[in-house]
Amino acid sequence: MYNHAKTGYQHWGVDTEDAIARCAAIPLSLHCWQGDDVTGFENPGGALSGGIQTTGNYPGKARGKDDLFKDLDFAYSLIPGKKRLNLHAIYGISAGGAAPVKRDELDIVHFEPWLAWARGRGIGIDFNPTLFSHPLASEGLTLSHPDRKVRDFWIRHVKATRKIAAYLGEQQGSPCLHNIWIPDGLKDVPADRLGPRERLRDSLDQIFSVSYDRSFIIDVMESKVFGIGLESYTVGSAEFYLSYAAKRGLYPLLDNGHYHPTELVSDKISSVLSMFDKMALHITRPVRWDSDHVPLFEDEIREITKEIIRCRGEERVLIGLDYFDAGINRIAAWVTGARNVQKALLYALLQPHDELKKLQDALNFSKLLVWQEELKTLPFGAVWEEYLRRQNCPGDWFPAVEQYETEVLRKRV
Ligand code: RNT
Ligand code: ZN
Repeated sequence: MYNHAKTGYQHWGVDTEDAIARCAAIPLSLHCWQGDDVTGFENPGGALSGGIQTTGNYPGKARGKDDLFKDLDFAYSLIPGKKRLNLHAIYGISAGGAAPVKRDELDIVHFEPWLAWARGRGIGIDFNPTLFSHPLASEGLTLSHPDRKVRDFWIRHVKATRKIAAYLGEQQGSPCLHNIWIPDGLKDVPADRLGPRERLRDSLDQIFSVSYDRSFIIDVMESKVFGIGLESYTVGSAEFYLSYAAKRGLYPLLDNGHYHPTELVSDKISSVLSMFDKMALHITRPVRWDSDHVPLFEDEIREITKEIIRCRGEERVLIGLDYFDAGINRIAAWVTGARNVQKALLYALLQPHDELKKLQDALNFSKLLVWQEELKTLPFGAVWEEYLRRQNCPGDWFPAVEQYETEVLRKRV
């Protein structure tokens, strides 16, 4: 079937061997937080807050570091391609099970176990400060809070996480993506929109007054349109961070759940790449709003990956996953979303982009439309199967997850 597919694609000028090799080299940063519904290790019973929410109570949530390491290993074994790990600061590990460290006192030592785990597997780590699920974030305001003491606490936290990220990047020999996302916003109509944004700008200026070697850390900031309970105003909007990043020589992160429903991230990538040498993505699936459902193999995901490939962005667009479904088997959620993004990357690599661009530039829109439609039914499945085979990844993987659920997940209480 693969050989048949290979010939079929050749007819359209596409080399399936080249696509398979390139797909295997594109790093995908897997979010650790799907494993425990964004709980972290600070307070196992703690509730998620900050305008984001998980719903569902499927059995088998990771109860701590041992469960999470085990689940990650299992999930990674079912996902093809080059993987990284995206960690949040609330997953710090205190020595000998000591009490969790305050967020503004987090240090390198609390992430050494993660570094050891990742090193043994050839995985690079990306990192995020956690500015939610905390008493000092309970009003939905952190780096833009009117109280200087609250802002100072969070500035110290992000300074600490950047130091950790730079250390991780240095140790692992590949830059650590450090992404700042804050929930800051208001539920109801603001009386002052500028004040909080000026305070956020000032907090960021203090944070970025410390510089690190850019081969160790890549600094990005993630914008948003609204949060749950923070519907009327978001301090860190798209325009705010894009301007800030451009002005300070930093980078934006675009989460495809953070825009109005008819605004598409696939259309934004080329705009950002024409001004920045790099950018980052959070791939998720919004359903009506930023709902963080498991990504599917659907049009917009394919359009995003096609843009990455067309813009020769394989090394410029840093791809991370961001979704959290507590209503289904969490391993199945992780693996389905990650495999779908891999699938979409392979699909995008199997398009004759140069030919299609030529048709566009020749204003041959009839042929362009016909080709784009005919390409959709080429035997993609056979190339995907072959890619999985070469990656030692099962095609039919769900039975292993069902077995893991019975033997491991259902025994957790
Ligand atoms: C929230 C942002 C953010 C978080 C993670 C947990 O809307 O998308 O990326 O999902 O930091
Ligand atoms: Zn996100």
